[in-house]
Amino acid sequence: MAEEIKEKVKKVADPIEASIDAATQQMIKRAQALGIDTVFDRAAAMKPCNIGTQGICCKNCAMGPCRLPLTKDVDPMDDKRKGLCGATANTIAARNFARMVAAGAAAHSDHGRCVAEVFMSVARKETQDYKIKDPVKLLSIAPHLNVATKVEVGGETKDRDMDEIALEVAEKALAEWGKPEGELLYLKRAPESLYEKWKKNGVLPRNIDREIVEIMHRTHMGVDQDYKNIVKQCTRASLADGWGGSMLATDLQDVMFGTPYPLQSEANLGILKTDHVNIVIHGHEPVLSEMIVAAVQTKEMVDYAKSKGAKGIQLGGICCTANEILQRHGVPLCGTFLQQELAIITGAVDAMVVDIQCIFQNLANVAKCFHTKLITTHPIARMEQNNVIHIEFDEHHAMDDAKRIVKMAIDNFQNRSKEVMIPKQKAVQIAGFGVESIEYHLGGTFRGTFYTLNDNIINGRIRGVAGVVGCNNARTRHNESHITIVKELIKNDIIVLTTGCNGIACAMEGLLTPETAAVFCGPGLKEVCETVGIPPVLHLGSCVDNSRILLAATEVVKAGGLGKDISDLPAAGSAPEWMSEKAISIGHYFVSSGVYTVFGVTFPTSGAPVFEKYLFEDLEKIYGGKWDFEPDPIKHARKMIAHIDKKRKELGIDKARDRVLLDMADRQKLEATA
Ligand code: NFS
Repeated sequence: MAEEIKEKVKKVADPIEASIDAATQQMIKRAQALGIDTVFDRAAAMKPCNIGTQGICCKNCAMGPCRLPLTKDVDPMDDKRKGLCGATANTIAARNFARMVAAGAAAHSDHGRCVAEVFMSVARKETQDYKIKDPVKLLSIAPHLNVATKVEVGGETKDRDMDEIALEVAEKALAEWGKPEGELLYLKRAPESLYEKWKKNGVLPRNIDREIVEIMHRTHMGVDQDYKNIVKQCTRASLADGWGGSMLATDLQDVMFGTPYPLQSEANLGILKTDHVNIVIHGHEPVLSEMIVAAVQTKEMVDYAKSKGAKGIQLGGICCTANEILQRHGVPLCGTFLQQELAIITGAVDAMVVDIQCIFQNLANVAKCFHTKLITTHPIARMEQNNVIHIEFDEHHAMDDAKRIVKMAIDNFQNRSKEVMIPKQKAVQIAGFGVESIEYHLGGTFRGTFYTLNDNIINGRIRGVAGVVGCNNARTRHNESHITIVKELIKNDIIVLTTGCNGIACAMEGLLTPETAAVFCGPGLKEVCETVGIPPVLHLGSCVDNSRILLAATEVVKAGGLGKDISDLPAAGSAPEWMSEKAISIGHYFVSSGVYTVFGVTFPTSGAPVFEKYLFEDLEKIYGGKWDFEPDPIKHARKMIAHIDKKRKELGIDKARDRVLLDMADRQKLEATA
């Protein structure tokens, strides 16, 4: 037995099996040659718990953990499994699922709260380092928060003072986290029939914090014991994320840092440069990274870097903070979630600056093997290892903090200890899409509208819309499902909206360029992309920016011709390689907003078939959306396509698609009989 364990621990990943990306494979090999373990090796050495992955281990009290394995003799229709208190497998799986929603919604929404607090400092003019960069966006969100943008003066209607609007928007926004009564104000941005569905089912979130707290209460030992009632609270909390915390984060970030518009950049580890000071920013909140982007462009910092022998400063990003600074400034993406250790293993990273979420604690151990300074910056996310430097970031002296960090990286440039090995792979990408830019691209400045998109969906050139989002997961081959699913969708004329690590994966694969259309798309989507000049995969930003997908879907409903609700649209959602609790919250608010949503890799309720059936089938009757699980990427994409076709049929536009596919002979025949 001891021998067997030793054998298992010694096991390392096969780089080719671990990732489809050549740069990643090269760096895994390098790490193994240097004797440094990475997440890929740890995944090979340690198997996940079979009961935990099925969601049927309850550790919510000290009489447990109670483990309820789904053995062959369990009849799902007569399931007698129970824990010490009598909790059934359905209750246990529902509680665990709900706690994932709570953690995910908390992560997004707490990020949103920090952004709202910085916005309040801006509105109160307590900081000089941040400003309102996009007053048009401020004016567009104000009415949704019941903030007037006009005033009556002496019987005349005038524009209200911008500072006053900003202050009231800041107050109203911050109140959304903890107001004592009412409901979230942004819910009314949803299509009316969806809002009415939520109201009828009693799931309108009251305030963001309360819905998360209530999940923790309901899932405490001995409280909610009806999985359907627990799911109801999952719906409230996840809507408070998607249509609350995340949407406010996106909007206020746009107001302060600028609304993204398409721009060109690059992606993958090959963006690092041997002769430059390399700073990698990793995490989620763009508050600090915005300032670092500004700091590295100052003459003072550039001159300082040159004085230390570097040709300049190269910034790169990992995870969603990368997506934020990519979307607004074109800062290149260094890699996805699973490449964070590998960036340091190049030996070229002079500083890695992290804030919150998706940060491996093992980064500190990897950094120890190189000269890389690992800098934590957020008071709620510190690391115990003694080589980690903590520089707490404060919006009141943001530029000073950012310069201190950049200077530390520059000072470290000459300390590169090991040979630098930067993979050559990098791909060009066009990113920076959002509701506003899609509207502009499809309609032009004077007639910005989603009508053109609807028209092309109705006439069948575009078969449907897919939101493909989410993480990497070391339990499956890095990026393989992401890329296979997206390619299968665009091949079938389905336009893809992407965020998070799927966006990074697509960028690395070169799918975010208009030229991609000619190579990978079906004829209809190819024609639209070539006419309008857009990629078939539109990068909408970070995971909090999934709120942009909700609003884009709402705009499509408003533009007309495709039903009255998001659930009527020929659309589907997917998270092919998810791993984070945030993904479960996102998935659930998409489902509750009417979207058929498929997850890959694993699903955390498989040990409780009755509860799982409720998520996979019954929810559709309530909200029009439902969950599904499919680990095989081609089957996964086909399920989405089948759903899109079903919706086309329900809308009566499946025939229109047939017409598009007619060849010349068929057309002539038609004309002859007409
Ligand atoms: Ni989303 Fe962003 Fe990536 Fe997953 Fe992590 S970075 S917020 S959680 S791993 S997509």
